[in-house]
Amino acid sequence: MNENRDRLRIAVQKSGRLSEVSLDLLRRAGLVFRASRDRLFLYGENLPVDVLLVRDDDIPGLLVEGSCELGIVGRNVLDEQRLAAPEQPAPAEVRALGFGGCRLAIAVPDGSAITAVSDLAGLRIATSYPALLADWLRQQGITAEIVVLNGSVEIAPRLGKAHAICDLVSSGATLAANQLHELVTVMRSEAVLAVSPRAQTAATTAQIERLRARIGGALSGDGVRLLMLQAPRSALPAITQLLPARDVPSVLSLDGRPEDVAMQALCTTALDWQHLEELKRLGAHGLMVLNVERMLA
Ligand code: PRT
Ligand code: ZN
Repeated sequence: MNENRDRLRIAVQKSGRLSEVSLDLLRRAGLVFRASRDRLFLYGENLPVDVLLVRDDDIPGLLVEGSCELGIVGRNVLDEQRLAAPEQPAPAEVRALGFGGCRLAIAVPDGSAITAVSDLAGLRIATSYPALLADWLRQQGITAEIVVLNGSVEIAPRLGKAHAICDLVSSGATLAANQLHELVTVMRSEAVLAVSPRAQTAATTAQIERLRARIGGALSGDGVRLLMLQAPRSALPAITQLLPARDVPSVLSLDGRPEDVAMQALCTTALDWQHLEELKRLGAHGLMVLNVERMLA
């Protein structure tokens, strides 16, 4: 960590697709923040962790220079900057965060004669991700011209600037609206937690590890439900078989009711009404499904 600082800094997108979800994740990891007057900082009130709110494109640079120890950023942005400056020490991806999912894809105009990857040879491809595209083209053994555009990449073919584009796609609606369709996926991306190559002191490493574990705990609760029920002891084998359980269920005795048990099970797949009705048919009662907010293994 920066020698003049004993607080960890985490860079998060200020306003954009990843902003709210990133802050929400940090809150679920237990951080309580107070906004600074200029709205560039969020001061951590209960832990020595502050949030720096910036443009997503600035996050890899802040990590490289060590102004921030951690960042939440799209893998597409992180990898683009790593490939664009191979001589610099690069931030490392600590873990994927399960939101901001998209793919970097090459798309061509509907009705285009380009139907295979090899057809791209010698053509012009417009993109905001020149380093990722160049790396992919090199791996494919294709030589093409890369036209760098910083926005509205999808209109480049209509303007005659390029034969194809290489851009982020999530639903595909933007491509369809511009009479384009996907030819091939160049990379899959999502928001990731990234760490500065300069964050190396023992104290920093320990703080980062603590935050990483907390974020992991908040994420591992996603989609996990706790099923609670009571049932005759004799019905347990049938009930257990029916459960989409993640671990072995806990079975508890009930005071004064030796024939019955209470059961708790963590389930990762959806527990719909049909599941509950089937469990009831097997003798279960008092069924309850609860959201799991966080878990620590
Ligand atoms: O202002 P700042 O520089 O911080 O934000 P930004 O405008 O550069 O980024 P922003 O907020 O648009 O995206 C932040 C990150 O979200 C990206 O770096 C990706 O990691 C991730 N992400 C996920 C996406 C998309 N999905 C996405 N669909 N980023 C952009 N798009 C765009 C895409 O470029 C295209 O224009 O959405 C359009 C396509 O969407 P569909 O749904 O029509 O296919
Ligand atoms: Zn950006």
